[in-house]
Amino acid sequence: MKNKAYAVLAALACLLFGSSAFADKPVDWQTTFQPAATGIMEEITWFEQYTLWFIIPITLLVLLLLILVVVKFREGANPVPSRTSHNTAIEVIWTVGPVIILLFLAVPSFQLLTAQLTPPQNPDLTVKATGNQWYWSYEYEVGENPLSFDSLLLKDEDRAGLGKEDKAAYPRLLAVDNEVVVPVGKTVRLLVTAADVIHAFAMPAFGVKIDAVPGRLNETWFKADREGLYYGQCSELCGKDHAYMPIAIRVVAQEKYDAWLAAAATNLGEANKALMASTDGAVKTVDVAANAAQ
Ligand SMILES: [Cu+2]
Repeated sequence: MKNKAYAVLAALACLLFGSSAFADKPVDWQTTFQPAATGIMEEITWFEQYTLWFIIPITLLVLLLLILVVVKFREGANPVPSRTSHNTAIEVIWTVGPVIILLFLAVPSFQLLTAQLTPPQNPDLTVKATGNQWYWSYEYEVGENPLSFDSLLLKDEDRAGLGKEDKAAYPRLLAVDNEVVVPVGKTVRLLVTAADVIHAFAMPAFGVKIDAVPGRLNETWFKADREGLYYGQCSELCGKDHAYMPIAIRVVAQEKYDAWLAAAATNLGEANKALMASTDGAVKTVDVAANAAQ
């Protein structure tokens, strides 16, 4: 009996999480955050839960007070209303109470914001992302030959040529032609700007969301804890194709990153294909394990 229940649960889990097995991306009917892939995102997830411990009791208290007032002081039960206009004790309570609650929220919130926007000293890699109408371009600060490329929405007609027929790993409207590739467990400093209008660089699993403003260089960072293929989107309405400029980051082992970087200097397309050949199997295993752990 128990085994049967587990089997049903497992089948249900497959239905719910199955589509996310190959990449970190939004899933149908999702109401929670994507699984965290960085320490910052773990803190964000914690902070969200922590905030709910304040929001839910306060909402219930206000609801309770409203119901109480509606019932107890309705005209039928209370025909002559009170004319009270001041009550010092109540006024002190409703001022000091919220101030204390806000302090409990503000302190961890500002600590988290500071951590997000303070890159650790000596990052292992610096990548610059530039928002364009309507695609992202990337520059790697590496040695004397800086690598730069554009990353555009993957078109259906290009899937076969790029070896990206698998729609679970390369979902429609999220997959791109050239992913950003970074090594796992390494600190990546991210410089974000824009070439035309304001865009925003957002990667939910990393807890990264930062405006891309023309003429301004915004700085953030991430350290991805697990290998995989991660999807995000432009998050500032930037024109008619705003919905069609996704962000894709492939996190791989250091030696695979090194090989990719060396090959990408001469032929990015071939470097990407070689990397996909060596990682796509690994990506699946890692993310299936991550989803099973939920
Ligand atoms: Cu945009």
